[in-house]
Amino acid sequence: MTDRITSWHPAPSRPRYRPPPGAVDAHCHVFGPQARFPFSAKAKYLPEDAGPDMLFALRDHLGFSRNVIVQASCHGTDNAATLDAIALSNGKARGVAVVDPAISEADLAALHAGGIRGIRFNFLKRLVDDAPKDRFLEVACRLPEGWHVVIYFEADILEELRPFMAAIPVPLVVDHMGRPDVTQGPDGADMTAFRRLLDSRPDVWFKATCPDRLDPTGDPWDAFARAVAPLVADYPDRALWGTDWPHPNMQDAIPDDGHLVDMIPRIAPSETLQRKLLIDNPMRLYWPEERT
Ligand code: 0GY
Repeated sequence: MTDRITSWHPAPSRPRYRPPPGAVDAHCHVFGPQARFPFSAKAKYLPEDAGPDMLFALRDHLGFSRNVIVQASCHGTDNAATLDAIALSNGKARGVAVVDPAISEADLAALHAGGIRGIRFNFLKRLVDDAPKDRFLEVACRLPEGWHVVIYFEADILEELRPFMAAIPVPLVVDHMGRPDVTQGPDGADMTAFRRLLDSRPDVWFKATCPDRLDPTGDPWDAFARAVAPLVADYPDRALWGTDWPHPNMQDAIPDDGHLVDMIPRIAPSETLQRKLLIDNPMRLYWPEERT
């Protein structure tokens, strides 16, 4: 784990689909710059710098207005790079932190002041050394007002995590729909299990993200479109969308971000759905005070 990896497209195309003004990219990350924000000693991958300037240039290129920056595992529980990017965004970014569950109330309040509105629990063994459910629950019970939990897991542990998720006392946002096998189709076992989770409580949300990670058929990711469009149609008020830029670990199948944006009208065909996915829903979670 010594080579620095680049996982983002050097020149993403301009999408044919133009997002509505005010659209939010609700899942992206920053890496470094490492000279100021070194990576964690426990990082499972070491990326090249992909800082706020690059993120905001991509935002403008793709036609988005805002970003939700999710703390990436390579930065561990030091949220300084994420907070720096939020601070440089002129109010156009907010974030999701990864914290030591023993974090103090004062440090949680400082994260809130810095634009953080949730914490992320990552259960991917290839990304983190441990995921202590009891300690996660303890901190989930003392989050600042209005925060939520973002959870990242793969479909094979969904059932095992159900009691844990049921105990979380704040809204729950599932990264990449819990990584279903989209080639099973919209009624396959993974999507059916995920729907059961959504049906178990009204405040479970999901990110309709990452065709590049989930669809082995490759760009234009037809299996993803087919499996995910019905989910967005059936749960339109709980869906979020994001690029996942700079696509941690995707160096073998780097997606063109313009093509990712062109997935939006395929999973949300009407203007009403697009407005929910890109504006109304993320604004409810991240900028509730600005909702019109
Ligand atoms: C993602 C997915 C991944 C990585 C991370 O924090 C991270 O390092 O989230 C992954 O490798 O699946 O959401 O970016």
